[in-house]
Amino acid sequence: MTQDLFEDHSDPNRTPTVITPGAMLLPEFTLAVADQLCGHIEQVIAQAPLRHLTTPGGHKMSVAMTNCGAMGWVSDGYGYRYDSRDPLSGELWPAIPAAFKEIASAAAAEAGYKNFRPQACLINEYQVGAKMTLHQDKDEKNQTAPIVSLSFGLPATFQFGGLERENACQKFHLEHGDAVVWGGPARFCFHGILPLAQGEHRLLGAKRWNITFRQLG
Ligand code: MD3
Ligand code: FE
Repeated sequence: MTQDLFEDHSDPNRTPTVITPGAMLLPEFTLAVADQLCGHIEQVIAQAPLRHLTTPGGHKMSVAMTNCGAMGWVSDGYGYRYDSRDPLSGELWPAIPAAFKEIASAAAAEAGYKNFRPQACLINEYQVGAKMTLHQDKDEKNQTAPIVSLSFGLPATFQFGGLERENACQKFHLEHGDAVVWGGPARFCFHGILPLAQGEHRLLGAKRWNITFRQLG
């Protein structure tokens, strides 16, 4: 039996929702093209393979990552930064596919952010049990542009807190085809992903992909 039989698209709560001022959840925003977008992700991974990065603190991340775009996010013993080249190959990162730029700009516009020009696209792969602990995204110079996030494959529970790590978190469900846009006062809020629950997605199997678009300058 396939996972999509369990996706309840009739849930009345799965409508565009303001999570907090500046942040908008757009359920199913990419659903009509989600399978095609996954094909593009496969192509990027074929050129710049997924890898488990090490944090400056020496921990290996449970999420596997890669990038496309003029700049890619990397982490190692020296810290976090954006780099134009893949440290594994020394090559430039693959270009952001045109279909990615179009859908990311459309999602940003839907949430009220015009002229979004993504320069970096981070690709995260979650296998069952992989998680992303509560963190802020602070490595981008442009602090007015939003971040656009697209989810594919298995569903995940997303935690969203405040500007202090100690602030209470709200939980949201993200699934194949959902988009979230984070800008304005929400741009530096703490957020994370709970350990991925087991399951089988009809297209991606036992995994989840999340891609985030960032404008750096
Ligand atoms: C809220 N990724 O790559 S996307 C990340 O699902 C990251 O892989 C998660 O956090 C994932 O940095 C969550 C949702 C997200 C992305 C950026 C944000 C939420 C955000 C920036 C500010 C506030
Ligand atoms: Fe993040």
